[in-house]
Amino acid sequence: MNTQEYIKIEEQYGAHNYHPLDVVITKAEGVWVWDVDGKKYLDCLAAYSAVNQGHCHPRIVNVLKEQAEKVTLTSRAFRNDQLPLLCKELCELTGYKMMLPMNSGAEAVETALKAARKWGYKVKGVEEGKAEIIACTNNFSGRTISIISFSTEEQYKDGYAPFTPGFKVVEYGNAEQLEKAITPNTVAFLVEPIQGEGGVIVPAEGFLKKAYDICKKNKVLFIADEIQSGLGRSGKMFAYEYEEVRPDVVIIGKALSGGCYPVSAVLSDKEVLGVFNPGDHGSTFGGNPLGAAVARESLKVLVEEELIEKSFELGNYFREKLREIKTKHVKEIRGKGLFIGVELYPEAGGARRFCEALMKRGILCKETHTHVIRFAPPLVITKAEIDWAMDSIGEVLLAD
Ligand code: IF1
Repeated sequence: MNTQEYIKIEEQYGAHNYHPLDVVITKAEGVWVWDVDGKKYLDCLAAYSAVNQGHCHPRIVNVLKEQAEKVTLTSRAFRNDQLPLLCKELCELTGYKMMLPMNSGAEAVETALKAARKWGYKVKGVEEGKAEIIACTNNFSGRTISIISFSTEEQYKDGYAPFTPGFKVVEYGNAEQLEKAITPNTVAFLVEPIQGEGGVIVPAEGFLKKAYDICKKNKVLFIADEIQSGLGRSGKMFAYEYEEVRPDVVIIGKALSGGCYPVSAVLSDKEVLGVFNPGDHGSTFGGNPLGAAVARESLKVLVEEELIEKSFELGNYFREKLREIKTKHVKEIRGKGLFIGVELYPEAGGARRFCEALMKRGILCKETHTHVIRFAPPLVITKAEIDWAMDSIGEVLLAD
């Protein structure tokens, strides 16, 4: 079958909850993907930063295969020989003392929200049922009803009321607003150190530190959602490291498994994760040996192939080359590491048409918030591949 035939079938039988580019991918390796018509593309989205290690990384795929022939799922009613090693290795790598494994990013965010509320009641002494959590405008932390309850994107909320109470929203980057929003019932502040879906928004230098200090002063947990910005994407292990902060809770997912299996986790210390007693929280697949084995190898690849350092250096190079393109369409080029957003002026007519033009030239990327082209290739990209892509990116941005 060819591209159109696959699309026809998906359009008929699949719910239309996405508007994907019309490319039907059948093979992927490193930064490259191939469609069913044999066309090759440079992937500049990396599945929203889930394949930082590159598509089908051989080391990760091999572990996936080997573990799949040993044991895939025990449930947490029993123990397995991969989870304890992931817990230890992840904590040693990140400097946190405990972790709680989940599957999707949203599940890990929900876990962090539950931990924050329970910590509020059991440790901070907030009156039962009164816990408040503060989030930011233009947040994106998943699609569950509680998480979209604090979304500021109307489409993500439309038709899903009634919403979960106990959330407030302050302007991203505005520490003064955060301070004013805190009450004795505030238990946590949830923030993406760099907002992905919001359009690769990097907060003003010093915001994270100011917010962190305000949280410390008011005994409010500082929770960093690093599901997209973390694990090397920003040029550091975590984007929060660009400032002098150590979040009380860090949420990770996506590249934790190199895109080979859904694995997410909440990182913290005993004071927070210690609030969970047996039976308080869980999930069928959370902490399964297949995901744990894959996550262990994904972390090893990230470190041993120095992908974090590469993201930092090549991200600077990518942005430097973008700035050399003297186009009337670009309002701002922003980001850290290989987490790059190119904001276009409204007169450019929206980023989608540029993504479609790039697709025709063999480059896959995704628009966000209408006017932003997001460039976030796997961290294994080379300088030569960036140079190859830059020729086409220049042509597209210099056209009318
Ligand atoms: C979709 C967006 C990106 C995330 C952050 C938690 C989650 C995500 C910072 C939830 C997930 C994905 C979800 C996917 C598209 C993509 C996305 F456009 F939706 F917003 F990356 F920017 N925190 N982001 O980015 O993790 O439950 O999906 O594993 O829902 O369309 P998840």
